[in-house]
Amino acid sequence: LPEAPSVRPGPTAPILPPCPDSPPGLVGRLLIEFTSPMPLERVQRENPGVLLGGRYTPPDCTPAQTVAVIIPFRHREHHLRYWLHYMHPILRRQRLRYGIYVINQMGLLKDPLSRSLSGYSLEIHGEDTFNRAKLLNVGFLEALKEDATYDCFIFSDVDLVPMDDRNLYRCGDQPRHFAIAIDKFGFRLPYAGYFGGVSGLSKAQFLRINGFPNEYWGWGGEDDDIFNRISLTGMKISRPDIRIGRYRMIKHDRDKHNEPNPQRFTKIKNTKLTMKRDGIGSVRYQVLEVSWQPLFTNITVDIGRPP
Ligand code: UDH
Repeated sequence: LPEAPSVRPGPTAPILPPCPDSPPGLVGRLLIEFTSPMPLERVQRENPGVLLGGRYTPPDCTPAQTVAVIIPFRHREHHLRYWLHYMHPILRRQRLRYGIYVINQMGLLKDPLSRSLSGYSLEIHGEDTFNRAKLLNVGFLEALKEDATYDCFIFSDVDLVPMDDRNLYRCGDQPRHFAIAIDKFGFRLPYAGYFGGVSGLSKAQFLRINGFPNEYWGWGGEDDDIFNRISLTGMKISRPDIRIGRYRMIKHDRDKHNEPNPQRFTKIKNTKLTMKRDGIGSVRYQVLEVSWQPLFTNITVDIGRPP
């Protein structure tokens, strides 16, 4: 198997000072729009410092954390191009050492008659019900397989871009909610316990809540379950200032095979009972392909289907 690209400095690299708590090159408010076309070649050209797989390490300082950004994904290529266009420069200005992981949900049809080595036929049936939280669990494990030093995990929807680069994508002593003022919700938190869109947990915080639930198929509820897990383990959500946590969401219609999950209301009442058995300790999936693209690592996975 080819080896994952590394961003670690070699043995002869100079010792750099720690990165400052408040990065000096931030610009504050940003103009974010999704109207002009965004070819991937352009994004690549504009981000020459990003290494294969979407890895980056600041050239002039040593960051305190190594951040894995995990994106749940299916059929949103044009959103991903905007996301990469805006996020790489922001994360760079924030002086982060990071890697971008796109976790792409796809199913393969198991075919006992297939002659292929893996026992799977090439017929793809990528259209099982979407499962955002399970994909995020997969991202956590797969990122750590590539680089065991990841100690901060940012989970970001592909259609959300921060409007202010002072919204720092790093982890603190409590789980962090970043996307608190989205344009779609009138730049307000839709409800007090909202934890959707973009969130961040240190490795220790993530393990403490047994990761995310695997059993929320379709749209909705999984973010509330994560909020419950955090509260039930005695942690508190930390959030940026409302003037800084502003986001633009790329407008889109509801995706196929991600219909609202009617079971979500009952499920979120039972987090206390389910979180011990359902989480990072029980996630089952199969990696179909890992490919190191110039601006991100694409991990295609079969996570199964609802029971
Ligand atoms: N996602 C995909 N592909 C899918 C479904 C979801 O990539 O088919 C990912 C993507 O990262 C997305 C995230 O999961 O940002 C959350 O899913 P979502 O965007 O469907 O959720 P959201 O609450 O929208 O943003 C719900 C549908 C709103 C329809 C409004 C019509 N006016």
